Amino acid sequence: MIRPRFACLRVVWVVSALVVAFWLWASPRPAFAQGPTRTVAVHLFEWRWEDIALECEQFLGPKGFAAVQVSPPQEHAIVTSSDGGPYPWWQRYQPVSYQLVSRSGDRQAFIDMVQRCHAAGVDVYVDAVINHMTGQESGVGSAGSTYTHYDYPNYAPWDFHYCGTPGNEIQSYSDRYQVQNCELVNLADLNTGSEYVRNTIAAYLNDLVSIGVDGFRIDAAKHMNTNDIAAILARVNGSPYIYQEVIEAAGEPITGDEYFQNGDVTEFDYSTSLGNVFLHGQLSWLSSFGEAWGFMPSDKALVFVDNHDNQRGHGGGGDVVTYKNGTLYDLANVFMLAWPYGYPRIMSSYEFSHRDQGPPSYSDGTTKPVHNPDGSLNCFGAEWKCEHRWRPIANMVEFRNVTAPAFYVSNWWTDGYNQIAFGRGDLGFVVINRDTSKWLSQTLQTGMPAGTYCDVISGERNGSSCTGNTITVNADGTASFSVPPMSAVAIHANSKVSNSVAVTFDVYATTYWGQNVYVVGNIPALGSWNTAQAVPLSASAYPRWRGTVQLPANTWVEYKYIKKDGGSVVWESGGNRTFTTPSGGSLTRTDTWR
Ligand code: ARE
Ligand code: CA
Repeated sequence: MIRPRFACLRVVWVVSALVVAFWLWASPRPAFAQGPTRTVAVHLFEWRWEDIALECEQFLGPKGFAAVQVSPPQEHAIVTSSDGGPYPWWQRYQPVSYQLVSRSGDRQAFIDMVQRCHAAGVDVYVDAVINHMTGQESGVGSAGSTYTHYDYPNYAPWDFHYCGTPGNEIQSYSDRYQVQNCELVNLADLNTGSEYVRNTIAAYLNDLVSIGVDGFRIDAAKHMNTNDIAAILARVNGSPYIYQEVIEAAGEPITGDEYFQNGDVTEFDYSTSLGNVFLHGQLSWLSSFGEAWGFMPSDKALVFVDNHDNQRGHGGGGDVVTYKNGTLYDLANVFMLAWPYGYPRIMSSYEFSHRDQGPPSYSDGTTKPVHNPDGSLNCFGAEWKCEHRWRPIANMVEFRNVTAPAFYVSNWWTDGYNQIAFGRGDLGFVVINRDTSKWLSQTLQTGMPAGTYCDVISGERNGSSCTGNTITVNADGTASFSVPPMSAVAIHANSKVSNSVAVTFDVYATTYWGQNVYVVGNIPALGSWNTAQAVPLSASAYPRWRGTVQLPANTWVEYKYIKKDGGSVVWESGGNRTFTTPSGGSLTRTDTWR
């Protein structure tokens, strides 16, 4: 099976074939371009080509995204009215010809986008609408071609299926013949069994491959016989990554596994099951999420929290989490990106109130930019939502890339309800608190090497500093977490801010019965001068009091000893004691109470 970004390997194929074979076996879908492993795709739904090119350069490339799925690029019907207003988003799922002139831009803009995304290390996947042409009876397409239902620049009436049901419409999804030979919502159904149709579709895909397109989402794959798709793909040059839209449903005869011969398949049960757990269930149920839930094999599954159909109630829509759920959407995506199953695709949407409503547009119907001319972003507000830029979602892309070699769950923990935590070997650890009122305060085994890590949910690592919270992993791999309701914490091998140093505080101090000695200092590990958070020392070698604490490396430390007897606090005299931690290893401070 071809993997995402596999194409980039061709240059190094001979020398690294064995290494690659091992990696493909060990960890589904890492990519092996030069540079970091890339394992996550994003669907920039309805974005203009120019905006996608900019996004590849400014965000997707630097953030380690593997690929972008773009909206159908071919000439499409123009629908001037729908229940959601003029120019509904779905007009692009009604091809008129295979000229690359669409609402997102023309051929030149498309080519420019592919080249600029490649230069940024990002692959481009095209949503290939090849089962059908328009449902509209007649009109002029986005490139100016006139058409009528069953008569298009590339096709004549004899190139279509007429299945014989009323209106040639699919009447029953439990009838395999109808699903593949009748019309899906009146869309003129191509006779994909014919040589001419196969060659014409293959020519379209080959045009895209020649431009550099790296993969195809096969739209409405369930509505084509798997062997028809195979016959078309056999005519396609190169080895594009293939994933097929097959919505498996109870009582339907056509199943996803029929399509594995051609490539991967969308796993819709993943989306609806995850939605059900996050909306109505308990995260503790997720410990075996994957094949054990009846999903297809991980290395065949393209997965998502929501897609462009089910987020708005089209195409098997229902109980899914979307941007409209706010923070819950962050948490569901954090889970998807941390959990070792399938090839994840992040959804990036625009605000809508009606399911048919098209993208943010000017009154003449042209699509508004995401990247404003002044360089600012039209994101997060009432128009484009840009979920892939929401920090928890964006930063978990690197988490998935970094943890790809450990494609398994370790150190699973749950409170039994809505708090979970798990590791990915010694490469990453994530804690998710979906409880709406209860804090998660726990010391957990992370499996990570000792050190100070930046929590990539609350901030970014910048060299050896972190704009968010830091987590200290002790020498035994444990760390303590304090996670507010409806939030998460994630650390990984690349978010390490500094190594830690085991510092032993050893002080000579006499006390009376009931009085104990503590150390307190300027950094969080020493309580940040809060005497209630001071570190207790042991009296087992009285009158010497001792304790060992993990402190960040190369750090300026100020501290003092205090005595507490339950009520009062006695500070030692004099100024603060000071030292700088070394770059690693351990250190003992031998002191005498003043
Ligand atoms: C629009 C209008 C129709 C009109 C038609 C033709 O809504 O009323 O008759 O145009 O003029 C999208 C939209 C459709 C839209 C279509 C064409 O969702 O509303 O029709 O574009 O403009 C089934 C298919 C699955 C398909 C979903 C939507 O199996 O392949 O329906 N998904 C893909 C895309 C869609 C796209 C198309 C296919 C067509 O992702 O965005 O449609 O290119 C059960 C079954 C599923 C079935 C589902 C819904 O769950 O198991 O197989 O999905 O019901 O019927
Ligand atoms: Ca068909």
